[in-house]
Amino acid sequence: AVLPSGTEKPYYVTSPIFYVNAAPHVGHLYTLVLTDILKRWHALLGKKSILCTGTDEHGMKIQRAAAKSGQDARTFCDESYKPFETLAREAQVDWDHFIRTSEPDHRFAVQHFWLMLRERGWIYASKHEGWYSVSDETFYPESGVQLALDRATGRKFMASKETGKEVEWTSENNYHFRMSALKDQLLKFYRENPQFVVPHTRMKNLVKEVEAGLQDLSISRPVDRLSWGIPVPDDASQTIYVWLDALINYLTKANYPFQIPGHENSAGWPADCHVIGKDIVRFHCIYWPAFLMALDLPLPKQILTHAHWTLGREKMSKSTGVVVNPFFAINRFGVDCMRYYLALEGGIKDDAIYENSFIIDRYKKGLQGGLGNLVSRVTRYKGWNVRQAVTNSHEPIGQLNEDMSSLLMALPSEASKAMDELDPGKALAQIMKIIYETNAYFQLSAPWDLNKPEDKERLDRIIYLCAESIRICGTLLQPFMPSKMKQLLDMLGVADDARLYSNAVLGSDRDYGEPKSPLGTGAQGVLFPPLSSHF
Ligand code: ME8
Repeated sequence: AVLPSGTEKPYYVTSPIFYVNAAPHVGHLYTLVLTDILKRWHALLGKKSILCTGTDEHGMKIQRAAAKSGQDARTFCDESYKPFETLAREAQVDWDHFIRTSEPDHRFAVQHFWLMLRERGWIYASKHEGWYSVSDETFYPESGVQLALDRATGRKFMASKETGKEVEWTSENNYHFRMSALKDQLLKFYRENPQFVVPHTRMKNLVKEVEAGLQDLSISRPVDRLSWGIPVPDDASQTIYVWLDALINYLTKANYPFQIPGHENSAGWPADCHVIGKDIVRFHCIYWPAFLMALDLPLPKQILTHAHWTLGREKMSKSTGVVVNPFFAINRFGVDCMRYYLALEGGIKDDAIYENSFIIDRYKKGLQGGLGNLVSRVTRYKGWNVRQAVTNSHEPIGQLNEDMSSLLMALPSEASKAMDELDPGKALAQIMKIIYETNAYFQLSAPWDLNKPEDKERLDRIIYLCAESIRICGTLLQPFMPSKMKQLLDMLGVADDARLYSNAVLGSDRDYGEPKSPLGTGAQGVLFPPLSSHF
């Protein structure tokens, strides 16, 4: 669509909206951190960027959790959404929208979407029989379930083969969406957009799944089964299926239904990236594009699907209670350390094992011993003046210097390439590698020995390159560790308006300015203190 002047389409990234049936865990923190890094990265590139996160509050699962707690569903949700919002705040997620699906603007968007589907003939009523998993909020075909045994109690039950979650036989009248009619259009879309789902292995599995067959989808439940949800327009006996309701959240906050023609894009649609876990690929990569295609709405550009955090070998999950409390983790290690650890070690393709000793190890190696140590060595030593060295240094001297310069010049575009591939962990590792290289360069160059007047030029050059490495890496690390990198750039005296990606160029800043916080004095000058002092 042609944008009216002054309404540039912002970069729009979303996290999943979380079920409020139980408290958040480290898996939710991870997905939030990845989403936030993407938003902040695009802001670093100088773009207007929007992030949407929130809570998924309808459906059988929430209805049952509320009943179990003896509360009505609304009261239950009004309380239980809060920890998710608090987590996003404590994790320093820079969200623009926090959606709760129980809010009126969302209900309006979902009912409008339904009416459009109905008007275009995509919905029909019929009898539905099948196995429903409340935990997964989905029907499974006969071929997708098997008999399972609860070892603790000896109870036998039917369960999904895919997730192991209990299923219940249901036979009811409800509304269906003609998804099967979209099979060819979906396959064509996947073929033409091989980057739609990242990583590529999940895209391949998806294509196989759709090729194997696509059923029509049940998109409502009888109100006597499911009352906590959005009513089907003009039929009070049915409630809209929670996944149709939930997926539309991404549109609600982009101002759907787009009532001012030409302004669709100004609030962000189509989303540039949905960040999700691999557990909800089918809903986002098949159902969601199918719903959008049915209404000729633009599809999201990309979907980043990440793997899971495990404890031992088991997936961290609300329903099993195998979890790490993210608030404790942030309290213990600090928010920047947790963001660093999760981004660096979290799996996109493969699951990752969560362990406190790994966090401590990465902190010591990367942050304390790597970045923190480099900053101290360069800025706290009295034998030179960083600001003057940066201003005075002119020409590269010697091979070692040239090598260091080339590394620094190549870094921003390498990191940017990794971010374009939707691989924040890779970008982070590339930046950290330069920090390790700079430490080695500093060590090899031994600037503390260069105290004769004839060494001055050489000394300035070394300090200049080290300081530039800190400035460039610090600038590129802002999306990963916003608080610590603000502190670092303040310490270095980098102006507030010189902290963008375009400033991360070697030699572009020859006057750092007066440091805003003291360099090299007392505890304030220490960026990453020993962890024990956190407790
Ligand atoms: O599925 N490791 O909500 P949910 C990494 N409401 N990430 C994990 C994880 C783990 N062990 N466990 C959960 C829902 N996650 C729906 C979504 S969106 C329109 C509706 C993350 O509360 C991961 O992103 O079960 C996963 O997809 C999401 O939390 C599931 O959260």
